[in-house]
Amino acid sequence: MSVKEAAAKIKSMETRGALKIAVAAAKALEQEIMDGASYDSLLASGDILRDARPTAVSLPNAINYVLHLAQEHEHDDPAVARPMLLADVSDYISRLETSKEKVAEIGSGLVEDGDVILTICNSDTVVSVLKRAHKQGKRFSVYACETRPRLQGHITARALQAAGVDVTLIVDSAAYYTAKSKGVKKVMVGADTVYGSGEVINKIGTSQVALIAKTLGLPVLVCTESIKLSPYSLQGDSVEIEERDSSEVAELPGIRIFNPAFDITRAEDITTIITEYGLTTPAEISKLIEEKFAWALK
Ligand code: RUB
Repeated sequence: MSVKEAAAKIKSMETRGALKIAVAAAKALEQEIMDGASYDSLLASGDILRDARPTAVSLPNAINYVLHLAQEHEHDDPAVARPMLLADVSDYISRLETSKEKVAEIGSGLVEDGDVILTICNSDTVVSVLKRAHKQGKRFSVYACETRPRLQGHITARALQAAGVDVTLIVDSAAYYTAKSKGVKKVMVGADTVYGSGEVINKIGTSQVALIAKTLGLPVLVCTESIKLSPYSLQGDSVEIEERDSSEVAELPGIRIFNPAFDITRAEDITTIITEYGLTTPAEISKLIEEKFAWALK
């Protein structure tokens, strides 16, 4: 797929979810390299892809890593350098794709028989964790917040139902009542960006669900591949919280509508962060970022 097509699909949310947009961007750049693009034109393509959506750091992380690989070969003979670069990029894309399965393997270990799990939005990573736990024979049920205004909770509910997981859809405002009355035992959410401070940016409403969990003394587990960790946050940078069109919420002429697509969950409201490297905590996450993103922090 071309860079312009990939960027358009990310912008329109046909391609969505923090891991999928990262993989789509890396694949679009891989295609450009195959087509013989110069380093300068790869930089321009990186800008187009980076601008497609602002909040998930997985997108700039993937783009910047491919550009970092390309820069290493910038002055080499293309006939020799291009196959080497393509091999590195393809290896990187496979690692991105397999990181989800590793999180699923590790995360499924935290799902117990009898669990009642609350989730929000549609995180492929969370769905993979739950599907893996179900395959292991664990008996648990899931409540999925519908996730206004785009209703990504429907995607989660359908995916879990298709996999045979016991799932119930609820409206977002039923989260506290459901957690209390249905005996929710843990909250499991995905991530778009994880800061070195341990704060987690995910779909709007995640921070409310985490506050509910805190009030009820429930653990909040964040399932995230390391591509969603922000090295730039260690340098003081923050991501922009995407604000989407008011028409997603309602068509009410003359009424002002605020439609933020993501929010920031406080580090103190998160119990565990599950990555492909294992279990960690908000307090420890900056160490993992420093270790895995040395190339970006130079
Ligand atoms: C998606 C969202 C997901 C994360 C993680 O928001 O907030 O929880 O991106 O997803 P949107 P995944 O629908 O606006 O893209 O685990 O699939 O990477």
